[in-house]
Amino acid sequence: MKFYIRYEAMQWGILFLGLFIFSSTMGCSSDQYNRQATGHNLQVQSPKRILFDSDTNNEIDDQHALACLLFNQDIFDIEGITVNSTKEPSVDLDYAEAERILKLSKSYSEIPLHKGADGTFNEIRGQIDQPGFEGSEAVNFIIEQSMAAEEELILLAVGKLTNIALALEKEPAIASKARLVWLGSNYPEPGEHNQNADTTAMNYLLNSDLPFDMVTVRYGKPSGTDAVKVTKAQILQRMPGKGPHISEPVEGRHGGLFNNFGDYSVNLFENYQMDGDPPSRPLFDMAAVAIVKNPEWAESKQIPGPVYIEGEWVERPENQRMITIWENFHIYSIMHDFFQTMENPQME
Ligand SMILES: [Ca+2]
Repeated sequence: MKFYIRYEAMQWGILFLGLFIFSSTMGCSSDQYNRQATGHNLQVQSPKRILFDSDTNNEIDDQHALACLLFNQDIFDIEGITVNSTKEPSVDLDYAEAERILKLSKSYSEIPLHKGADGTFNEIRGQIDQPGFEGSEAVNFIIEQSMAAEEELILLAVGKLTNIALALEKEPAIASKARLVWLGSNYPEPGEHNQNADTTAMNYLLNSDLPFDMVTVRYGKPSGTDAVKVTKAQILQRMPGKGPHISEPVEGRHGGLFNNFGDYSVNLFENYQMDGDPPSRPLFDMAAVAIVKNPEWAESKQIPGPVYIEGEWVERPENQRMITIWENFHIYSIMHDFFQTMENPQME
């Protein structure tokens, strides 16, 4: 059964990739395309205030999500970037990778970047009244930006939830000023990297009144962002030279010097082991950016907030607290918009 689902998901992935390559070759003027790729008419809306919280050095999707945000500044009013760490050895590496992407995207001097937590919510929460507690730079920035304006701040979190939970613990008033959109969880099945990196933060936020949108991952399933895959060949063909070019090159995490994000994207894919035939991998975090840009690119439903106990989801049908679940992502529209964004970045 498991194999069948994986096989079916793979078949769908190949079908979507095939459609995408076909449309890239043939042009995109059909009615079908016009119905699917609806992002072009979003520019008339006022920009969405957004703060991006990321374990940037984890794999290779945070970097593409961040570049996608920075290249959509007609849609997003980016208040800043905060980082956390979901793997050893340190949040310093996540900070360094976020700094690279900001520099490569010609945004380093404009967008604030703040370092957050290495540890978990339960490890740090007892320290938040002390000056300079772990992650305080990011946590205090999240609070300041949440409280700074009347318009809602979208906390777009694509790593563990520690920084956000600490911010809410320190300043409960942000619950009425911000909305959490989190890329994580295999819900309703157990496991997933961001979730497992700090379940104490996730449960704290599920039990809070901060609006909570869960953008599902669902490893191996066609209904989660795991299905929003890109092939290595697509990246190698389409990304070289993309994005603004900077005068002072940046050294990549695998070495080498780069003066634009597109070339660095190629380098990240060349240095990453990936499965499949053809080799491909999901751009989970980028899909979360995409559905904030255009909520029509996935399906959403409201459910009573569940809780995660001892490695299992526990449903709470009587819970008055509702959360939003995002699933069934429009892979074609999201990937088409990603490459369009890379071709034509909007920097202001
Ligand atoms: Ca991430």
